[in-house]
Amino acid sequence: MNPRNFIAFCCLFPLTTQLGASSIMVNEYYNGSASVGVGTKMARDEFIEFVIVEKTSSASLAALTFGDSNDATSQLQGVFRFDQAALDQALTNAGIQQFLPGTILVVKGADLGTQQLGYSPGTGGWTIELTAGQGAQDHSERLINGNVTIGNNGDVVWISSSNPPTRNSDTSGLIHAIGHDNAPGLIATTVSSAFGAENILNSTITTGRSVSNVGNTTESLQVVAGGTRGVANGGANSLWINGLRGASLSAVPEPSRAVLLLAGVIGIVCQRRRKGGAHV
Ligand SMILES: [Ca+2]
Ligand SMILES: [Ca+2]
Repeated sequence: MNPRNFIAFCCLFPLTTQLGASSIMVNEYYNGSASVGVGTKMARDEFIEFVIVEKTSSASLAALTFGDSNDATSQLQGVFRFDQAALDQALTNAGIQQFLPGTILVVKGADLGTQQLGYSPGTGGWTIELTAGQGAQDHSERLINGNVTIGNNGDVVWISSSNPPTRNSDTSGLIHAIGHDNAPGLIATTVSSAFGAENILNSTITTGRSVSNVGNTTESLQVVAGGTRGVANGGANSLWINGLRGASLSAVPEPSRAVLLLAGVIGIVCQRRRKGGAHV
């Protein structure tokens, strides 16, 4: 490999491997207008929605960082992490060991209601809502110490395997990101080249709107008034997420089906014995 190819390889390889490795994707983010909640580092009326695409443990999720950029999309701004205890509580409530594909994780500001950990995929409860300052928290190392606030002019909402990013331009660990900007800065242009131009909407947005993916693993970003917090975004996004859920549930019941079948056989045997006993 000549030096030029080697440099190209080093630049491209981490990004292409991370594309395939993304176990969680940013599905939507909402641009509110409220101030940052005291002690929460997030705007009180905003939310970020993620969708889990591979079976994932609470420890794996807690090892990630996520956040936003500044309005110029030139620097990372706020860096958050998931609180593992909150995630474990949701798993305990569901009675399962890992989060299933098709699960929606919401991180929301302090004004958007209480935390929702009643996870229950088997009965249609696929959404977990984590409140900023509780189940989703500002990263303690504080190398990048901004608030998570969505901007009208531009923003990039990202999730990263790097814990935390080493500087406000460090995109090396990003596993997924979406954003908007009509004059993309460094972070937006990096996301665009790493994950696809469709991951950055070439537009400004107004308050009270969300940027949501109405596609699947290939983004199709739309601006939606009010947003759809905690539920799939419609169109191909809903088809895709419902497909993930269906596959999750059909994968889970195999042992249960065997148990049910066994229980049925035992029931028939017992019934025959009882019937047999009556004739004696
Ligand atoms: Ca921002
Ligand atoms: Ca949604």
